[in-house]
Amino acid sequence: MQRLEELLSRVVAEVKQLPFPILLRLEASGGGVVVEPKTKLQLYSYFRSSCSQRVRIALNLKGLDYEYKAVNLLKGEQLSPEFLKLNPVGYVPVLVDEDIVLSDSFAILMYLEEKYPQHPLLPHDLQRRGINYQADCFLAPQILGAIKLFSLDMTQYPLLSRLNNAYNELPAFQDAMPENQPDASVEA
Ligand SMILES: N[C@@H](CCC(=O)N[C@@H](CS)C(=O)NCC(=O)O)C(=O)O
Repeated sequence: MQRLEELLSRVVAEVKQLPFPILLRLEASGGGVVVEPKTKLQLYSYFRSSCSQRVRIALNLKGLDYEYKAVNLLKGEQLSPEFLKLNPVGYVPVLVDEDIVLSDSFAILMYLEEKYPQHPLLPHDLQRRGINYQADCFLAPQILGAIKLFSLDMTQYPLLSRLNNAYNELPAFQDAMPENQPDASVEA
């Protein structure tokens, strides 16, 4: 728990250094070229996986519809021969876009940003872009984990609490929540 608190304090310090509130960037984003997938995207995901959640948030923010392919980590489905063909490391998330298969959440976010430029996740300015690489899509699932899994007292972290409240109001974040996934009912 102490390690988690240290980590959160470091996150607060980093968030404070952002040149502008990260949520403003989300609200300001939009417009530009819209690229639609040729065939429906597929996301292999587990509802409780924070790595999967950050990709779900990004897909929602970009307005990209996708087929949810549930992989039950507790049942070991990530080690099935079929899944290991997609990701030999046996981890979710995996994104399938036609013949492209990506199996790391950061790589997936960068891919989505370039392939589907609508509703940019990152600002154009390179300095701001660098600082914002680890922003909303990553922060939201980590805060949620701290609250739900570790029952952390968030009153110590007013900035993260404000961000968390703001995330919770956005449909892209709500729709990506663990409890709103098709596989959540199995063991929620
Ligand atoms: N670097 C990877 C890490 C993915 C990862 O750790 N996935 C976890 C769930 S959050 C997983 O699939 N674990 C499977 C297991 O522990 O067997 C990413 O960010 O996508």
